[in-house]
Amino acid sequence: MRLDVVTIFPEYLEPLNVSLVGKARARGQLDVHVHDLREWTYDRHNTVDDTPYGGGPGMVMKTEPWGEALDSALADGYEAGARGPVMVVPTPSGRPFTQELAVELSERPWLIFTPARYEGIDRRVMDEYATRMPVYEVSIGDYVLAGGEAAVLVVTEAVARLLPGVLGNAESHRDDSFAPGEMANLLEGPVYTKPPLWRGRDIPEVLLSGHHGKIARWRRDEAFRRTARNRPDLIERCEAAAFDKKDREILSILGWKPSEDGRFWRRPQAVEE
Ligand code: 6GU
Repeated sequence: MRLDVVTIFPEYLEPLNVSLVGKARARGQLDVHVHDLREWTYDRHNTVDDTPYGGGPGMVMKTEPWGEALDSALADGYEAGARGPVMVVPTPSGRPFTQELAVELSERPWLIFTPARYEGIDRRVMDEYATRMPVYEVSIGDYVLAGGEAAVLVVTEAVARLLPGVLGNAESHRDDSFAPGEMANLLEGPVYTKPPLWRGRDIPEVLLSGHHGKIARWRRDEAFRRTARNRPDLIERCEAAAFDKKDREILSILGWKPSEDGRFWRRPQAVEE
């Protein structure tokens, strides 16, 4: 997969040299190109922003540097044999970045990221490139960052670990919290390793039992507990058909009831402890 990032802070992308993404680059599984947007400015101050038409606070990133930088990155990529680009525009007004979108992006051969500072990029830039390639405007959550660079790191890490051969074992993705699929989407429960006793704290006995059926059931129960506490919306979203008899038992213990529409619900004020 080829990645291009156009930014006014190339050094912000240094973490792409580290850890899983860094190793994927070293192995040739990821071909990363970071470009400095200011190389595509021609005035003394390397201006990339200007005041918004219509007034209002803040500054808007100008069309011309983005147009030239993106044309150049695209030309470089095509020349190097890359095909099928998609543009990924990090913005708090984008669609939510989910595991499903990470899977979708991991299936594309070429991602071009355009992290912005200030109040965002002149709309005409996205409209222009949308005539040539799919453009995904994505938000990584309901909070506002000072710029899109941190979001590029987030999206890149989520996508890179899905690429064939980047994680040791292809099975590793199947149990990811939020993995798309038929299964109820539960958060993963707690995990433990040696030593068996630490500061007076031991390991749940079932995990030492060697009884795989009981261990799987315990893990699923713990996943329900954690999901009910931290993300009740994930349980509300599930078709009741996703739950087996034991699931229904644990849900009932946690205060959930089946309703007409085939989903489960819980009195909003019920807090499990
Ligand atoms: Cl992608 N960018 C910025 N600036 N803020 C965000 C975001 C992105 N996602 C959530 N907040």
